Amino acid sequence: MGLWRFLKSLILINKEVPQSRGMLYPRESETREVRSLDGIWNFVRSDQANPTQGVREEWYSKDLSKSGPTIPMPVPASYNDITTDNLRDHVGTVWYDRKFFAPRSWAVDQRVWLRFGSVHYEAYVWVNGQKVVKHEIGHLPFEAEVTHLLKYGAENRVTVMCDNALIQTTVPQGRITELPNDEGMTIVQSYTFDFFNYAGIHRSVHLYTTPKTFIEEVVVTTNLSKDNVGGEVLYSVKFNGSAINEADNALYVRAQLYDREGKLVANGTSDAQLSGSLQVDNVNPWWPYLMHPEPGYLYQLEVKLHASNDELLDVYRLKVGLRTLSWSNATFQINGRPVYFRGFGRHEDADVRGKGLDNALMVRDFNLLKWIGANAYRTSHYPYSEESMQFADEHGIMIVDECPSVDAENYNQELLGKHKSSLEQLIHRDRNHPSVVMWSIANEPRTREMNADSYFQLVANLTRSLDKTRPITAAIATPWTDDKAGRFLDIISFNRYNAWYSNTGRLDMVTKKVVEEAVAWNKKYNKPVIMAEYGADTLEGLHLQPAYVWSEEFQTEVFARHFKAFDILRKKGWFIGEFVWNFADFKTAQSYTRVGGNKKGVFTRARQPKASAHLLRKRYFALARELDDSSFPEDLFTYIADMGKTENA
Ligand code: BDP
Repeated sequence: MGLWRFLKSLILINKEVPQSRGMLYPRESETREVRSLDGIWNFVRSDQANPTQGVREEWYSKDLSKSGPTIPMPVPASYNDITTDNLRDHVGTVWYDRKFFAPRSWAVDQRVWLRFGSVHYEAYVWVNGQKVVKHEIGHLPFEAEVTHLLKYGAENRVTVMCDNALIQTTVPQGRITELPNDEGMTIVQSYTFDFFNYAGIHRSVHLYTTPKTFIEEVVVTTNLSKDNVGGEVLYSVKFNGSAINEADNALYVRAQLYDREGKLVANGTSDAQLSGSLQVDNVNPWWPYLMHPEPGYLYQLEVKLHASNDELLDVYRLKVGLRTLSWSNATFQINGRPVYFRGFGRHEDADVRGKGLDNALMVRDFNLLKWIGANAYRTSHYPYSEESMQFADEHGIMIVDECPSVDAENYNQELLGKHKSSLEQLIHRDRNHPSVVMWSIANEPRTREMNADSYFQLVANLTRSLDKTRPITAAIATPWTDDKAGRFLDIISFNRYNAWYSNTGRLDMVTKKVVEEAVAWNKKYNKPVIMAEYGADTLEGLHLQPAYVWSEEFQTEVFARHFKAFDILRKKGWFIGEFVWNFADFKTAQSYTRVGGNKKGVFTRARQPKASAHLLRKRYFALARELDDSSFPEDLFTYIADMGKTENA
């Protein structure tokens, strides 16, 4: 490398990122129709050695089955674990297509949009052979207008090419190498992150209609009075389309707010910029689970876009939770009350469907979260489904919302652009969720590396410029002595595996180390601290007494030693949360340290409790009682003996 190129590689420049538009979650209303394209699609895997063949041969111009044999593939689902052959480890492009009808009624006075909840990693979409959209970065929605490409009252075809290859400039990063095998040479994908690189059409595909002039975006923020009795909903709407009566600014919005019972509690008309505020008396604030008898209280905001002649153009409804967040160098507060986070790092992961959206699994997981008394989780290590974000709103589960950057290293300009874009897209998608209380801008970035400081300064600045109402964190594993990113965060999260990756098996080397490290982070940055990951791999059913690594006894003991540290730390005032790694066992790349995947789950991959779950449940409910005066579930303690508590009759 020449000197100039070397010097240039040291400097990261702050460039604008593309701005997301639209992408409201598809909802029916009197002005909108929604159709699901989920189901069984046709699927072809490309020849790994010839990944661009399909594009060169224009497979999208006709049915995929005309270009070669197809297999059935469920949508939404990861494709990896569906077949019995080596599709699991395929690297590069795969193709999907399906047919659908566009009703004749859609031809008149409507616009039609095609929306993908998430395709991992890169997606190219064609409708009836015409390219409509390309999107890079998994776990985030994208959409395109297809009004002029559809045949109405007739059959249409949608084709998707999906590429799972991860390289040094993708988010997350990976490496592709060519290695000799028994047949000659083969392409191998590797990555440092610890979850399987599932790929495919992971979330629902929708067609939806809007009027010609429609509500494109709604942004909501809320305020509460000091005593939490008065509330305010500030809204701002963007429309798309030509205003009916010449002057664009003649449009206006009528906003109505309904409570849980459907009673109208506030209404108003916007200003010319389509913004306004609604005042709510005797408000029911949005509270986290176990912090209030009625957690997750949501109002419904009805947004009606009108032309200046009062003609109703479009209606969109969304749920709104009224709450405030505030933070300092020692606390994090919701509605003026300090919060102590107790929860998990998680994964979207399940047998067979991989990272595909699965409502049964989602509802089961929320039942388990509530059973165990958790009040929060981090969407490690990428944005989770929009459906799960709505569920978290409803159930009062607080979300630390993480972008897809994991194990970032070799900081470069292109990576920075995509990392920032992933946060822009995430905030655009999730900004209205009351459950989202913090943005996590990375997991375990290599923050001692050259350029880590300027890189994370730029990432944090962008995040703050997009949302000032929530604090920023990142889960850091670099030793505090070497870290260069923490000063750009509001809250320090650290991941550490005492008695597992360090001092394996030494239960006597946990408590003090956790306390010392948390204190050191706090001293260095003078900010609140969360332990965002700790845990131990545990094979369900393996029992060894005294505790020995991989056994259920060991996981339970590791937790207990951490609890002791957390209780010492809580007294210091700035320690604000504990997250176990992980909620459930999950699949990883093959490795001799992983038995069928990562087994640090408190629940198995089939979502059944390990012994540690019962211990954790007692801790989480004990914390809820101590901090928020909530009561114990009746079955929390198993009856053992009288213990002298009952009065003699
Ligand atoms: C942490 C990572 C997490 C891993 C975990 C582990 O943040 O993704 O799964 O270690 O090794 O470093 O279990």
